[in-house]
Amino acid sequence: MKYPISPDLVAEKNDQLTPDLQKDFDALGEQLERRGLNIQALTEQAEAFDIAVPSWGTGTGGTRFARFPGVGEPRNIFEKVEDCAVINQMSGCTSEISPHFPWDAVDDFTELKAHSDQYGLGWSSVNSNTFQDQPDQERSYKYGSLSHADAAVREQAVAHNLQVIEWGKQLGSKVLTVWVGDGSNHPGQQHFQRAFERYLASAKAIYQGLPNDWEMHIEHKMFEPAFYSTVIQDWGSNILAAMETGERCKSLVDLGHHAPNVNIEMIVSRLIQFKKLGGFHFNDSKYGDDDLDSGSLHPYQQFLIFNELVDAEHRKQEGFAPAYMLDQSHNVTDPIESLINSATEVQRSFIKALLVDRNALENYQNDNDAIMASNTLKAAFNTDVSPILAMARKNKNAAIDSLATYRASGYRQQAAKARPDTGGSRSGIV
Ligand code: LRH
Ligand code: MN
Ligand code: MN
Repeated sequence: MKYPISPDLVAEKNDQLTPDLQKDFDALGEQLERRGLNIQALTEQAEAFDIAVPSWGTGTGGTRFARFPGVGEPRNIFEKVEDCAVINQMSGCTSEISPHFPWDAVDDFTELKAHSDQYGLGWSSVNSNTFQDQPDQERSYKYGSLSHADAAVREQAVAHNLQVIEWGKQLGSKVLTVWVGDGSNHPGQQHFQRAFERYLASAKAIYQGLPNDWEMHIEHKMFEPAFYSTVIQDWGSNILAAMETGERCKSLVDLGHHAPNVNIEMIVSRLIQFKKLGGFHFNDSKYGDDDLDSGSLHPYQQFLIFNELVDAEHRKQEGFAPAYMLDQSHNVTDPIESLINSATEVQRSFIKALLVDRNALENYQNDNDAIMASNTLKAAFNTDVSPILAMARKNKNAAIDSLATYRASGYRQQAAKARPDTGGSRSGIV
């Protein structure tokens, strides 16, 4: 196995930090034991947790106004894989990459797979892109793609998705994620029902080409680039489309894609109930699709979402296996640092949700004891599980202090020398 950062450096840093970590871990273990919880079992759950990294998150994002590139950014998918290997080596919980096509398309996928294999990385959902025109493309997506009024544009968009499936097969992926920006900017511009009908016909055509052991995930988003109406604007249209399209077509929840104050955890519950929760794009936001670091603003909301997920596991809900992925844009931080932090923050929400006393909660719910029900959730959320996360990393030879170890490695400075040209943006244009 190849490591981008010296395992000796990681071990040396971990050795320095282990005595204090052990003390904190033991103290927390005692406290949890009094609450009927086993810290070893929780640590094993933390070790088993994994969340995929979006290839496009490794480069600095930007807005439609400007992008301020960092140094040593990855210039192609091979370099993005190297950065993902760093994130996984430091966090111990990001063993898969989610690529975006055609941004990450290569001539030889065998070579790309061999490259990721040597770092022990796999590939999760493959993402198609019909929200942007490509230089060699015959028809424009200016007025939509899968729902376009012109059948030839729809055919081109369907064909692209089928091509993405073929590329995904070569990487060992099992999920196609489809997000379209189709919609309108003016009242009257688009006939709502006809556009949705055209979308559904295209989605079914893609689904026909989906291998039997694959899932298709549909991602909704309220607005942008269309600012008046969007064809798959919310979870309502999303689940309708998923239900119409087929059993293995499910909804994907990107945390930033809802109206402000929407109860996302309840949407998650509904999708679980109807076996339509495909997966997540984790990020945080204050205003819209901000793509801020996961858990940086609303850690309680993220915990409440995991409360639903852990509850579904606890109830052994049939067909429940959502895919976890980050989807963020980093404007002012080193993307590697943000992605390490964010993966850990999502993992933190998962472990905290495991602390919820589910029997007590159910009793309080049945007794209509609102304050004690709320306090039961708060008792879990207010517990600092950092020692569990750190111990899980240590056990997996990842870094106890991920950011300090990453910074001490000088990886970014070396990358700046090895990758002199600025590359890698959220748009994937290098
Ligand atoms: C759309 C989105 C979707 C895209 C990605 C680049 O806002 O969240 O997941 O594929 O950003
Ligand atoms: Mn997304
Ligand atoms: Mn988004």
